[in-house]
Amino acid sequence: VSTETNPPYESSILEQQIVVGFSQLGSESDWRKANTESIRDAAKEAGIQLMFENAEQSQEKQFEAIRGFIKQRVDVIAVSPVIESGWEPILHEARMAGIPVILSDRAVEVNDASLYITTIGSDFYEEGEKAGKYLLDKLSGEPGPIGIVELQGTEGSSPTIERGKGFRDIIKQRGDLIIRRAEPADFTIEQGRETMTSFLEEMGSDIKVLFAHNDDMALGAIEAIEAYGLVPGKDIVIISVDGTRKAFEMMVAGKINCIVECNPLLGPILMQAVKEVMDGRSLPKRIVPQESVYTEGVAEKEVLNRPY
Ligand code: GZL
Repeated sequence: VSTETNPPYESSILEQQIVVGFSQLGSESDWRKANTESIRDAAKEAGIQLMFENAEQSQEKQFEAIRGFIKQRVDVIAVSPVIESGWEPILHEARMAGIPVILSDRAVEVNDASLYITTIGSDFYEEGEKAGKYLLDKLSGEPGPIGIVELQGTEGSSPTIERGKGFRDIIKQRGDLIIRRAEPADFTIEQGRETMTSFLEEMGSDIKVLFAHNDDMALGAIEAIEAYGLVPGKDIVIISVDGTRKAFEMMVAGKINCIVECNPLLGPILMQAVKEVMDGRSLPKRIVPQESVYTEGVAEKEVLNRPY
């Protein structure tokens, strides 16, 4: 009998690595790039294998990506839905395959909320309210009527729908704040610049306020305002959403007056949720990240803290 002792019993069932299929909606903005980086980094940190598909703002490509994840039998599907509508069929396909779905960032409009485990993302309605409350405060001494233009995000997306609603519900407290033009500009710098140019050509210095649903469109609008010969942040009060470093640099320069933060760093929360789902634990239906509102007075201090 060998005097050698047997090596310690090797667990033959090695810890199976969790595989997550993530359908990211696009790469349209600095916010989105920070969001993607956060999710990639958090997956690595958590030892989770991430299958990543960028849909470049196409819902159809999101459906294709999810069908691919189902075929490959991933453990969990995560998706940032580009628009709210049209998700029932594909979510039913994931349910038939027995694969749980977690929504990241944006929300979906479905009759059966059990089709997804949870939505991890900001309260966009509250972000709109914060923008409206800032404007009421900023204009408290100004006589009306005051003309507002609005650069909306992707049409039909939950941030666009909810930010617009929250903003309108607050400013209607003053009957003389009038939204004279509101157009979708898809959260991009280019479309923000083009759409703001068309607003200026139509209304010129009658525009006193710009509410931009994200920083990238605000950056594009600032270029258009300066090209037109007006002073952003002075002739036109500018309120934006997200909180990217570039927007803070503009606020330091006095070209943006208020930034409502929308936190893209959802990676760690998402991976924690994946692990809890895999452990069979139940999750709240809604997980909302921390976020603030910043105005010109704190821009200098905060700009150095911006991680994206
Ligand atoms: C909000 C996110 C939005 C950002 C934009 O959570 O979906 O999409 O506000 C991004 O910058 O393009």
